[in-house]
Amino acid sequence: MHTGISDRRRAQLAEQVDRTVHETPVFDIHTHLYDPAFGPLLLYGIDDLLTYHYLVAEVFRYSSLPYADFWRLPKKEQADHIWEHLFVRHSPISEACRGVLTTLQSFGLEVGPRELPRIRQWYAEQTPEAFVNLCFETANLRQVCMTNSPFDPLERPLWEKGFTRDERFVGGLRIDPVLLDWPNVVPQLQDDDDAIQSELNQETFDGIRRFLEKWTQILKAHYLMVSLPPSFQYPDKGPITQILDRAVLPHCREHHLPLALMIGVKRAVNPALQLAGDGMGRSDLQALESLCQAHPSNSFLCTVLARENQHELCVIARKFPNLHVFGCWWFTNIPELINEMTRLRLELLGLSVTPQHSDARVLDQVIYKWRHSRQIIASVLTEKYVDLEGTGWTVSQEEIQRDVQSLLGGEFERFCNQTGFP
Ligand code: FIX
Ligand code: ZN
Repeated sequence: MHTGISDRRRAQLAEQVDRTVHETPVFDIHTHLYDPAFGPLLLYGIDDLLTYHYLVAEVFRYSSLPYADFWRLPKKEQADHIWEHLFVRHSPISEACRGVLTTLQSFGLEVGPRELPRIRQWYAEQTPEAFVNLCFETANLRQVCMTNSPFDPLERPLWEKGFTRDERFVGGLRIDPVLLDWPNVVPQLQDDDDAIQSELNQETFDGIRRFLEKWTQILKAHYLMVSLPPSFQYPDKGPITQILDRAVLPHCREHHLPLALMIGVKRAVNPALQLAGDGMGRSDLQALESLCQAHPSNSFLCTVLARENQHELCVIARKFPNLHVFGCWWFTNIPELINEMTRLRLELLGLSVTPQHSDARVLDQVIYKWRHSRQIIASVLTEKYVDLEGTGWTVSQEEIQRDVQSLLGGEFERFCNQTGFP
């Protein structure tokens, strides 16, 4: 009877899995990156890396500069301020700080407290086009899904004008205001369709569906998405339930598109921190269970922000094949929790999950976010194969390759292309 495997086989498995995870290109299914055609909306470079909202939140742990004074500074000076407090005066051990260093190191740059001017100089020599290629190659990315909002005055005009798409950047339709800001959003919706009125009647629902239809087509959206507060309830008597039931979910069904629910964000807990000021809370996932149950022909992607909700999310996915769990979102995107959540998911859901997305807002971040996550995914997967081989089951290189491809985007694509559920 097999009760364990040799150290040699264990090391061989670890090497094979690690290599496969690093060599398999990933489909990054949720980012805030833009097609290069959007010019300055696609952020990259050291000053954008340093002023990432994760680091803005961290700098005020040490700096007593008034918030308003920080926001008045030009971006380069904000970056200097963050570098000084988070990298020079303290060791940069947080995950967001470490990420900047991993990224710089991957470009062959020296990292050290006095290196900032040389780093800036290196970035100044990069051309945008070559830099996009460099990031895709270094992070080993296949494609990224953008977060595209028809309500964003900066991106909307280019979508309406049209441009040649970079096939590596696929569209995702963000619909938060439609669900979360009714009826204030109505005037904006009327720019597209004046049949839409504040009153939630059939004409309005039809108008919302035409709006969704138009933008799904313009973006070639892979899915629709919304971030929801911990207080999200479904069903209830409010506008969210009605708009979901009468417009959003019928639209998703008609076009075989998943609806991605990112649940647990409390917006503007500290508004003075701007984008860095959002917090989180535990959610009542009964809402998700009810949605999956009430709409068996719809498909849902879901990630949740609270650690306390992760186990429950996996159990709901075990009950509902029309639910696909993805990513370690935002505050959970730290090694400790990626490790825990990846184990939890593989143990409860096997390979039918997408363990990670980057949520990158700055292109270069895809490098560290994927390098750090791949390392953890590989170590968890190795352990699972070691356990498997302990039973006498053997795992071939082809099977490792197949499984890794599933985890790095293949399973997501299969889920999206599935047209029916049991
Ligand atoms: O709602 C979202 O898509 C969040 O990911 C963002 O709003 C958040 O600011 C973020 O960047 C988290 O990583
Ligand atoms: Zn996001």
